Amino acid sequence: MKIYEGENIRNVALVGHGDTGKSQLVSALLFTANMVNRLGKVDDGTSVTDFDEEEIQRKFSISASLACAEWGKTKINFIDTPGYNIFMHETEAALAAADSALVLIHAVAGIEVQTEKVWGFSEKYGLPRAFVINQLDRDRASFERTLEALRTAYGRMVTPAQLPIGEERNYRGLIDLVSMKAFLFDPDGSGKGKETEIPTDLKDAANKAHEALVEMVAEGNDKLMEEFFEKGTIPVEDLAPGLRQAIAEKRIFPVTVAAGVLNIGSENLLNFLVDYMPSPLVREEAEGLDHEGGQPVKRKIVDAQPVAAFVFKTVADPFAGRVSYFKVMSGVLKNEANLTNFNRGSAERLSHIGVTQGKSQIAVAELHAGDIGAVAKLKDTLTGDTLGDKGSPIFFSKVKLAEPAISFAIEPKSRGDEDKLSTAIHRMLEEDLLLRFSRDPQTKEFLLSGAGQQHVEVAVSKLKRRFNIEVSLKAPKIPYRETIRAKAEAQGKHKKQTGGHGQYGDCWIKVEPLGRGVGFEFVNDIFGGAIPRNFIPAVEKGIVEAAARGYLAGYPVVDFRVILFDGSYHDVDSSEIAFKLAGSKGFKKCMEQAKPCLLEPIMNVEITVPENYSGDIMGNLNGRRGRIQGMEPKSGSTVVKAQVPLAEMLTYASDLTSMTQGRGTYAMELSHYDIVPQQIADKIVAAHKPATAEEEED
Ligand SMILES: Nc1nc2c(ncn2[C@@H]2O[C@H](COP(=O)(O)OP(=O)(O)OP(=O)(O)O)[C@@H](O)[C@H]2O)c(=O)[nH]1
Ligand SMILES: [Mg+2]
Repeated sequence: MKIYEGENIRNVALVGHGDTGKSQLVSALLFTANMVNRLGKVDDGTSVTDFDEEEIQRKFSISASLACAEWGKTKINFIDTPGYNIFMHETEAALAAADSALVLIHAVAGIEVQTEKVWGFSEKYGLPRAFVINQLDRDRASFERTLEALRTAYGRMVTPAQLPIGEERNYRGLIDLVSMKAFLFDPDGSGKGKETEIPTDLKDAANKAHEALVEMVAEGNDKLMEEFFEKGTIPVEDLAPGLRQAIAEKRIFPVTVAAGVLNIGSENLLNFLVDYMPSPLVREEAEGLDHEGGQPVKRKIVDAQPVAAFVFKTVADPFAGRVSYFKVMSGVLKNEANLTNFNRGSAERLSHIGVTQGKSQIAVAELHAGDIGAVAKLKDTLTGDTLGDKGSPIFFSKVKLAEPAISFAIEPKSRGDEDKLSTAIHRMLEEDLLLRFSRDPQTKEFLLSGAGQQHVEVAVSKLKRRFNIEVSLKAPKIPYRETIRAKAEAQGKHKKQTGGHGQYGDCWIKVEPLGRGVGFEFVNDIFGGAIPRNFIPAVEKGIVEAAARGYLAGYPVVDFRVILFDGSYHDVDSSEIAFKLAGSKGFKKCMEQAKPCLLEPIMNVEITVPENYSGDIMGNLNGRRGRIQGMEPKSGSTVVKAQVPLAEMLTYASDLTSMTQGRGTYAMELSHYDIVPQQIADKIVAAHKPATAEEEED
């Protein structure tokens, strides 16, 4: 593998709804670029990026994976992401390494739920985007209809850069609207295109589309606009850089065409990525913080800067150990470099850095600013950490992901596996940022939480395959939360000064409700040293720990602010532990007056059923405290959208099967948390009571 400088690198994430063909397309592009010697197929389990056993079995992507193609002078790093709703957190986190996104659209299905989701992620990261209308060879595929839908949803910036030649069974190639050349392919997967004349019946359409592209490129660019008015067109040598700039500035979302399975158009797509999509250097600067939670600072994305690398993904491999995937944000990273992990303050040696091709790594001597690499066996580096030159710290922030929506109690099948289980799970938590592992305070059971049932099932299956631990899953638990509805103020005092070394901590705190999803805020409002500065973190810690244990029913208290405004201390007897206990006591006292309540996860549910079932389905949802949001026809079926508390959805899979004789399907994901109705909350609190009575300390 050659060494590439930033301007000759493209970091492209493939995003889109499940089954739009992202993984298949990556395999086609890699084969076309001669990086692999056969056209890998998702359906045969031979694709490059769906290499994990779980992915091969299930035939969809579960985690983001990397691959790269050397194409001319450029290296394209592909990030293949999952499109299945419960694995979208992987997609969201991996986009941190991308400089542009290819948004895949299924030429039959059009815009789907997760299309909107990934569009949102791309906006959040400020990524330039291009569409690929894929699977044009399928029956009922339509370029026109799909393009119309894209325009309606995302505006007139959606502009074709290619037009398909033929459609459905007759899909054979494309017209490049920049060069106005046509390319025909044999549908045998070889990927070899032949340049030909634009077919006569497509000439008018191609000319019109070319003009539309020229106008869109000229629109935001005064120089090109002048040229356009003078000559009535823009020659290719100006159009190409104009298009590149318009894409980088997000003034155009170009549309390309493909069929990954038949490998039609792959050469053109590779050229397109090289010619028009931005290199990592286009952004010029990366934004970070000077310390965790600190002030924003910028870092030039160039080689001539101290080295800094952001870890965006971690994989727990039972053989290779921990593998960290990173993006070089600045400087040149050399093999064997000794760097500092700024987040943990520890030293790390990066031995054997490499680039990733699906499941394999290719060693490289160095990686330049903007490139993506991997390294195994870092000591204590995790996803979201920044490594770099000791003297030039910077912190790139990790994404804040949604919270898990469902928890299952798990139990190792053989008793001796309990210790092994927790070690193995902790390694899996390092790789999957949305999995959570905890112990139920009431039942003492191990809980595994994730985005949905299948997410947890995949984790359980990985435990077996990778770590040889078999566990059984019990009925799911609802991850309730607690919060407050009123302000309150109280003193928390911990004092034991009889005999020996005494203990003394005293604080006055206020609590206030915050908006849903905000989490926790701590404000230090101490003036004049009523509590010495070094004890203030202890007060906060005491409160955080008490909040995690819950007040009403053992669920974590969220969405509140604590203001520490007064207190007192003792010269000899005050200690961290005393102030921690004081904080915890103050918090509990505040909770008594702060109108605590329970929160429950509310899910966005989308149910697809044959039309004649929709009445029954909606009636049934009403009985589940569901709120119907809408109903739409979709190719012969009806899609019912609703918001329903998770607690009412636990048996939905089997209920839906019996209501529709197996013809209905549904998908759900977390929408938000909402207050549990009083009657139901009372029962949950009552069920918790017997356990707390014995647990109560101090
Ligand atoms: N006919 C046809 N089928 C395709 C094409 N591309 C992909 N497929 C099929 O569509 C299915 C999904 O392809 P994938 O590549 O796994 O789709 P994906 O977007 O990666 O899906 P997720 O990983 O779940 O997000 C597979 O059965 C592929 O064989 C295509 O161009 N034409
Ligand atoms: Mg995939």
